[in-house]
Amino acid sequence: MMDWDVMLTPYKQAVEELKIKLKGIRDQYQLTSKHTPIEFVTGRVKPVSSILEKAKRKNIPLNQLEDSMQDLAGVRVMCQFVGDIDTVVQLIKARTDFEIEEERDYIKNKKRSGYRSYHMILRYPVQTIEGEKQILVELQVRTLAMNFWATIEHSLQYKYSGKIPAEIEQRLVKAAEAAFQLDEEMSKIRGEVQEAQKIMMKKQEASRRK
Ligand code: 0O2
Repeated sequence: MMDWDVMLTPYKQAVEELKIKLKGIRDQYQLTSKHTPIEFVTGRVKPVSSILEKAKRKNIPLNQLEDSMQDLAGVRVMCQFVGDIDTVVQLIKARTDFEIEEERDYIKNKKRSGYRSYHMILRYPVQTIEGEKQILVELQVRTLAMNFWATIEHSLQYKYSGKIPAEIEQRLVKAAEAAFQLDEEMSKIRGEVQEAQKIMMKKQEASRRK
């Protein structure tokens, strides 16, 4: 018999530690009054019922879960703008407290469902009473719009037990496109506002010197 509590405790630890570290980045940006690339952070350990369902679907023997199921621990970072995702990825790559095992760019290569996000599999060391244990953690980085779409699509998948009717599926693909257009438009608006602010500042500076 698998003792899930014992097996999942280090995963819970890894999720909690990473949430604190990522929120720390956000707090540091907020102190500098620079735009923070991190809007908010969430995390979870996969519920046992989902682990069992995924293991069955992917033919993963239960004694190989820790190596074969890379999202037992999951942390999600939400950003305001698409450009912030790259900033977060660079910040993650610059860190020395874990290794990056794998990267999947579902923004450049969106999934057939329309899903977009940047995924990184981290190899994160957790200190346990038996010594150090390396834990795989799936880090998903996405915009608020990508998260809005993924959250609703995920709950529909659940509602339809993974068999969403074709017509709804197509509408969801379209809705994902609309969410991406919204992301692009918001980035453009932000760029134009920043540009206008720069011109205003220059004008004010020039009139002050007169
Ligand atoms: P949860 O905890 O319910 O979110 P697979 O899981 O088979 O799709 P794989 O190879 O395990 O694929 O990893 P992948 O696709 O890199 O990442 C899986 C996770 O990404 C999913 O976790 C979702 O969180 C998210 N994801 C991937 N594709 C989609 C999608 O089409 N729609 C939504 N809403 N989310 C997606 P789980 O397993 O669903 O677990």
